Amino acid sequence: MNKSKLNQLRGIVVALKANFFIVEINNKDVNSNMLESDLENQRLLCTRRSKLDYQGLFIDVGDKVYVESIDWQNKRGLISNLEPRRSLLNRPAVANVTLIVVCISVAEPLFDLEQTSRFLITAEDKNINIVLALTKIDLIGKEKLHSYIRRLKGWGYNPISISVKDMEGIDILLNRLRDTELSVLCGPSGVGKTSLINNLIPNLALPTSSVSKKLKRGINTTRHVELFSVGNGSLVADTPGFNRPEIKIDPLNFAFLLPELRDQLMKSTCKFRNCLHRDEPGCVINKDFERYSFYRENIEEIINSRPPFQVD
Ligand SMILES: Nc1nc2c(ncn2[C@@H]2O[C@H](COP(=O)(O)OP(=O)(O)OP(=O)(O)O)[C@@H](O)[C@H]2O)c(=O)[nH]1
Ligand SMILES: [Mg+2]
Ligand SMILES: [Zn+2]
Repeated sequence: MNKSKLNQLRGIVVALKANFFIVEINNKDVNSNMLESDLENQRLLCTRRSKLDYQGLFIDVGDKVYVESIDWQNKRGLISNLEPRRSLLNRPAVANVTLIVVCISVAEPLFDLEQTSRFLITAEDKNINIVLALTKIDLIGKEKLHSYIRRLKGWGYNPISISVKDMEGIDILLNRLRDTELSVLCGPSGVGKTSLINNLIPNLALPTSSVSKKLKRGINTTRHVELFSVGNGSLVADTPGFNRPEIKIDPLNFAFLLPELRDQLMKSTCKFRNCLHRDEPGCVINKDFERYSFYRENIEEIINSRPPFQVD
């Protein structure tokens, strides 16, 4: 290894702040002769080498980077390079995610089939493991909760039921997060993503706010993506909530992003390879399932927004 490589440490971008990158340096990469006090906070405020600009490489939260010219006293550094990404979510923008936790509240804001499905479809499209977290379960009775769980099982998901208020389901989620290198919590504003992270990490007190009484939804409290350590070397991203993820998908792929439809397609084949499971001749799909009308409306919308698409 040459000298310049030796002076580089590896880390991960945990937040973007104006024109700076906050980078957490890998524990095992920190030089053994460093002072104990330096090890306490390995988060550095970094800029990046201008050569990276010329290469057109943009850097996002979750990117694994090399840092040099480290000034431990002032906690500053310079990003000299980045490792190739394994994945990239666009919204929220996070690189190298290995688990997407879709957070949906059963109340305040109210559960909504279209919105929940849009979050799930965006996640399915990335081919990354998904956990569905049903939050604020203290706000509804057991019977209503079971009816939500039954519905979601029908969609092909086995949700984790969570209440920060009653401390339910927290350990199950925490174990899953600790088994994962980089998880991201995403979902509508006000479902309790930040409250959950505050609860998982002792001494963390990120700002949260009540759901608007008038609009009955969150007020976009979290404004930036940030990664936090949940132990075992695992990181979790808190992200800003948003209400309606866009579905930008190849029409032929869409059916494969709904597990209950995907399962049918694994077992049987329609007459035409480009069947969109509407009223095409020889379509073998049983359309008697809860989200069929969601599928139907959205597939029509996708086709209409892409005029050159040929059905036959
Ligand atoms: N009853 C109840 N309220 C909760 C629970 N979790 C969070 N809340 C409340 O829900 C509100 C919104 O919580 P946040 O954590 O700010 O929600 P968020 O998903 O981070 O919202 P954004 O940052 O806007 O995306 C706060 O008033 C929380 O106290 C829960 O388990 N039960
Ligand atoms: Mg938040
Ligand atoms: Zn079909």
